[in-house]
Amino acid sequence: MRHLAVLAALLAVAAAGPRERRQANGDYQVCRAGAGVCVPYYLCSDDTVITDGTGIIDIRTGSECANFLDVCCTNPTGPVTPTPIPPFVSTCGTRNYNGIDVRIQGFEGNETQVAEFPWMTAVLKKEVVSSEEINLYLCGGSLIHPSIVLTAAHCVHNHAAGDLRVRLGEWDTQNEYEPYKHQDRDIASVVIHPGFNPGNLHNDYALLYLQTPAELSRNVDVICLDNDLTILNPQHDCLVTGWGKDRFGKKGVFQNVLKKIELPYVLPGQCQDALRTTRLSKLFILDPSFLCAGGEAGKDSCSGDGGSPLVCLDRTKTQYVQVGIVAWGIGCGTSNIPGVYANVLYGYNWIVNEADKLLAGPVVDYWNYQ
Ligand code: 4AZ
Repeated sequence: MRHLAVLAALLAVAAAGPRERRQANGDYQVCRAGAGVCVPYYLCSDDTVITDGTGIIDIRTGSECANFLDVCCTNPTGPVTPTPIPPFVSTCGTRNYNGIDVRIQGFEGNETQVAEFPWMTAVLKKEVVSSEEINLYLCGGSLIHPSIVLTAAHCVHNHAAGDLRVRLGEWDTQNEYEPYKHQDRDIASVVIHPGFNPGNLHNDYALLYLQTPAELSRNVDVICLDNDLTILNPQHDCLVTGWGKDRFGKKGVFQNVLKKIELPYVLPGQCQDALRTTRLSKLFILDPSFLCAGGEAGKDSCSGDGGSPLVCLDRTKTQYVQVGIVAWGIGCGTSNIPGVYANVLYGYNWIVNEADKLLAGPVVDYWNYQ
């Protein structure tokens, strides 16, 4: 009878609203060593008015179910073997296509899933306002080693290491309901590329050395770096992620949930020609420390995305490799005007040498990447 009541209720929710339908698709937490499922208390009843507190007491004490209002009920479809969660193994550039634990449906504005891009980092400035320390969002960045974040020099060159902090594993900057918590780390030192020019943003590379290493987990992991130039190929799948504005100028608003945009890589000659049609004029020369991507109307990085990573799938299409750092553009999202990125392949030797010095060991050994 109890089984039939549960089965009937499960069939009923299958025809109900989207939230409940998601649960009926098999997402119920398993309990009683696989013999039961955690269901909302109203789905588990033998149609008898409970007068002595039996069952209700279970809700408040010793219930195996994570949700306070769920109870463990015999599984109407028979016992299942609980699937153990495999131990986490760090692999650079691994995208969690379906998020972790839950896939959110109904997004329409290029929002990412929870922890879809575990290398994505927020670079923050610590500020004291009315004797309270707050974090101001400065820029994006990427975790290239548990102790090192790569970002744009133009984001951090005016700040002391002690004023900076990074946030790893963040997704929705305005809420704390993510299943895996973010990790904040203070910065021990900032290394700026010696060729960085704040006027024209040539060599826009900076490394942030964390005071304590990140704990790598399903929502915090590293991006791969590579010096194989074949990754820069207009046919490759590249994308940029960031919390920056949705459009240029006063009307643009910053994003709460991390967003992604797929972009084509644009060859340097073509990019220089396109940028020469703007106010940069016909004599503009694109420095080799830059690369370009985008140029499709409405698809671009924008203000606030500075320092964020541009990544492309490697030739085996399994891992992402960082190829760019958001640097600058002429407006955002204008057709035929690509966005400009610090060229990570061009800066590869400097990045790796400086990382080796910070770590007193070879950073390349760290990337689990062929
Ligand atoms: C910015 O202001 C910015 N469309 C970043 C990227 C782009 C434009 C502006 C590229 O940080």
